[in-house]
Amino acid sequence: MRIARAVLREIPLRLREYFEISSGGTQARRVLLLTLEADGVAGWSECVAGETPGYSYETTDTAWHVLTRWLLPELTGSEVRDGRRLNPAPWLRGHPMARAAVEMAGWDLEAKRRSVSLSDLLGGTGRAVPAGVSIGLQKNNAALLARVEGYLGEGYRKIKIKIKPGRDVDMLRAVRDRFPEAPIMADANSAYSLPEDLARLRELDDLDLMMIEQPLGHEDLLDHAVLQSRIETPVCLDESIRSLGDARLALHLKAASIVNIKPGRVGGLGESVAIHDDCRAARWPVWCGGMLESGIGRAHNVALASLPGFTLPGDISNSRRYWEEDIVSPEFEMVDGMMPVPRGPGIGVEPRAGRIEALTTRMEVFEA
Ligand code: OSB
Ligand code: MG
Repeated sequence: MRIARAVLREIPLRLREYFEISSGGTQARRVLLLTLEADGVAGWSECVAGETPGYSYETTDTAWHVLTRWLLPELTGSEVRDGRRLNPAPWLRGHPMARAAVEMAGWDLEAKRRSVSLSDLLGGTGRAVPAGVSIGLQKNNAALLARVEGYLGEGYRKIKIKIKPGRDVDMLRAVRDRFPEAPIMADANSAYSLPEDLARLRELDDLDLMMIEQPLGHEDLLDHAVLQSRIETPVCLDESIRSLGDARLALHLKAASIVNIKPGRVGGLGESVAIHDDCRAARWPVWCGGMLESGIGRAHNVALASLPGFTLPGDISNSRRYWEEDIVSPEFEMVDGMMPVPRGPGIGVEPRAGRIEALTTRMEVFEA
């Protein structure tokens, strides 16, 4: 097939609540959506780059630049045999989030061309995936406890709580005391270092956490290996894993025992499946992380999470947890703590064209 047209747009989407992590916060999301058209079919994706370079060096603006200057001009008009393997400008270093947007739209396109669901094309087996929710840093423990209680009541099977130095052990202990059986975990987004914080991190071992996510530096696999050897709580890697190579190194070093796979962070769905396969062979559970996506990115995540190695609940929450109104229909809504995997062709949810059009603040079109 020939990629006849590519459309990149930016839409502002306001989160219902300010979301803060150790490196900063966001409420006004600037979401990039990509559409690739071939043989009369449109594949959709969302670029997960954030507004600021706090989680990764990529931002909405760097991704816009890389996509419009390098990736999309080369892609448009090209003949491709398999939509799952779009890889324009292979010489271009880094920028996995920008690259993932192209790759993931290619998967949706290929699935729609074959009239199969994205989940089926990926090798998914689950019909519904366990749902979890990520809670940003809160002003005080009372606010956090109220959030945790609300989300447990809604049926979420994993409650992820953001931490940073000074808002960690005491706060998590308050949650544990109030909810002795709750499936809780912590995410530090690289806020700690060794050796200074080792004693503090060891205190977490008494709290029966499912895991601690990315406690240390985003480029520090070696210290994560040291930490995992010194604490019982499973260490999970997020920012550190940007490719299959990183995952293989982490496995080799025992730098964790769980991996959070975000397709946008690792350059796409193909790389995500490869990481899943290696972790599964090593008996490391994986789960699908979120990047505050709209329904389009969420649809890709839910399809990926239907693979058999995704045994832990992901950052996969209801559309309503993020937005007053999502940009897909139907919106995502879990049933008994499980998110149904869309069965229709491709991502299996319909982007609401009129709403997206109305929200668009900038758009660039590439035609063959
Ligand atoms: O570290 O997992 C993270 C959001 C933005 C950047 C980084 C992270 C997150 C989340 C949100 O935790 C998860 C979600 O999309 O619900
Ligand atoms: Mg994380």
